[in-house]
Amino acid sequence: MTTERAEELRALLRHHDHRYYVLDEPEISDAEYDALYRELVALEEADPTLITDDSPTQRVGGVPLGLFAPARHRERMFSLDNVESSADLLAWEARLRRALGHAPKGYACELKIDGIAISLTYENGRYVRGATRGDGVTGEDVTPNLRTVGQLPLVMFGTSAPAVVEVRGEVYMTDAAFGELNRAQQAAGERAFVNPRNAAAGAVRQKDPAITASRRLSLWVYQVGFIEGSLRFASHTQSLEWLKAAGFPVNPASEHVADLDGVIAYVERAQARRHDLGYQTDGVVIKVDALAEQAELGFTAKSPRWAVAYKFPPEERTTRLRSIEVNVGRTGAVTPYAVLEPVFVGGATVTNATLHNQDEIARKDLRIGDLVVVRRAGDVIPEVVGPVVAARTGKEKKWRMPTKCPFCGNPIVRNAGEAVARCSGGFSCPVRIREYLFHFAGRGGMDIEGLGFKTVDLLLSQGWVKDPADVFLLEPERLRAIEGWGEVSVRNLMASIDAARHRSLARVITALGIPLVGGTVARSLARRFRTMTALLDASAEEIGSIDGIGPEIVQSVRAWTKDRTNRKLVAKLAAAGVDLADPEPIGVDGGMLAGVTMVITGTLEGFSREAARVAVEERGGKVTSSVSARTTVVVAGEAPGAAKVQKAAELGVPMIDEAGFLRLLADGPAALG
Ligand code: 3BA
Repeated sequence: MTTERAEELRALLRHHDHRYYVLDEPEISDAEYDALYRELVALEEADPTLITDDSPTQRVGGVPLGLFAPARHRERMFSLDNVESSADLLAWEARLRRALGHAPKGYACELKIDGIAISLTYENGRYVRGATRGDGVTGEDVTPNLRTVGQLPLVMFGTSAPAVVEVRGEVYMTDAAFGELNRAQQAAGERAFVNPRNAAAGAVRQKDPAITASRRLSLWVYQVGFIEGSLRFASHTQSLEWLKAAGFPVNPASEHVADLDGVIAYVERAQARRHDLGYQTDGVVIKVDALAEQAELGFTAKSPRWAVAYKFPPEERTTRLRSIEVNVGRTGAVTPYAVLEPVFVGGATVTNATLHNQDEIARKDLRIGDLVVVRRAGDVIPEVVGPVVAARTGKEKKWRMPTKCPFCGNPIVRNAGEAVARCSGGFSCPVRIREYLFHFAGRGGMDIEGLGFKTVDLLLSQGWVKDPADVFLLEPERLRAIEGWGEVSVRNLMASIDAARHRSLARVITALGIPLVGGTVARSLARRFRTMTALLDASAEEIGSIDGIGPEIVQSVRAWTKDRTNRKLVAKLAAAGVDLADPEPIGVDGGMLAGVTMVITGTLEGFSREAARVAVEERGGKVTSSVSARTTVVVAGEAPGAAKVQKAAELGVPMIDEAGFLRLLADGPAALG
């Protein structure tokens, strides 16, 4: 199960890395990303054999293009506890009865909108600020972006608006807007978004509000937070009435019910109708309606005791497994996927599902022609749960990994001890080189702006590029002859390619895609060897002496550097004018955080762990994992490690929150006061 989960996490993280670093169109918050990332790190730490060369944990992070200003909520935005069954609901009500001494007077039920939680601040009835939820205390200021949302009142109705009010809700994308966006993405040769929520998250975090506007976001509000003024409500239902009257969009399915039977009936109705709404819901939120009872119940560390989210279970359907096909990735890895008779499940028509690798197919005993159970939970990639063995006719056929790559005809080989089979065609495999080039030119690598899939496809189809070094030998005249390539596009692309000749050695090493070598290892190698020549000549012993580089990586690097094709590629890159040496040690002196050693603990809203580290290192600072007397400062995000906090207190090391971290990045150690 862990192998599958690791694979699934890699697929998810890869997708989000691409959106974030390559397209600058993130679809999930960094906190959500970080949770996936940390889950994968934990799996890989527990079992290092799970680490693959293309794991996102092994890859360099870039820095975000810029930062949104932190926005502190006047009243904390809590999380919701989840329940999954009527039994859970009964247990919840039992707790409420114990705390109140009686059953609640009634409940407010609402659809759980699958969007992005946001907070809107109105001063004297005017919209002044919009922020993402962030860690609940501080979010990101996305005021201009949210202003583009049609349903958002810029001015509240009525004359008695409070001096200040925070209104909470969910920004989301309708299925129609999502479909339209994806059609446009595909027409432009871009990859499609996986689901409306990710697309909405990407739109909210756009640097350019004009792009947000073009994404056609929608809004439902469901909560009044901080209020300054005399306005008070007796119940949640009443506050929703007030919101509606003030011009806010309140979901019409919101309902007051008298008791738990009413709640359960509401959940059943909501679940039955969830796909007829035109937007995505992933459950029902149930709130104790009377605000006096809410006040009595209070909060735990993370969530109100008076509310829960009932999460709809993942939906399953059966369909026919028509065939099993394979894809080839940038490392040549051959991954099988299921081709299914189209089936509507989890609100979408599914025709393909990943099968991860051949062992998984054997373990599930999937046969072509089988009736199979397909599951899709919200945003998760569709999955084949297993065959319906009882429905077999005997005509089903076992699947074998093809012996030859369907794209280039070269043998598919599987090395002893590896779960993945690989195409042995190298750059002659059209699919492998396409994926490779996309990685090579991507943000973690050579960062060639404008070299996305569409352009990569053009260069390949014209036969101008046969290996990655050919990118640097591209002749602009050839592009000019292509319809649709105006002078400006040609010049921009040539300028990006030129700029990419001068990347750091760490980036070059990452771009080269050595198995097991991601950004972190690449930086260690670059720091130690400083030139590609030195790396090519390094002995196993020298490589192995670097902190954090184990025998498997040593072996992989040595195998790569000894390979003649690889050495030729490096020589060709050098001949094409690509810098293969670092002038100065990375981030040792210079930089405003020179001499600063910090420990980051807990989750930061605005950064993945990797992005935070890169931001510090790019300013000459260092991030370490344990607090000691040498630590300059500890950055504590959401849910920091207790041991680290205690150690910092013992040693008198100053501690800052994310807002302090942002100041530190902007102003250097002066920000520490
Ligand atoms: N109601 C999400 N939290 C929600 C105010 C509480 C709450 C939600 C809700 C905590 C929805 C957590 C983030 C948050 C505002 C904190 C809803 C939905 N109520 N209907 C009880 O539709 N997704 N999410 N948002 N404060």
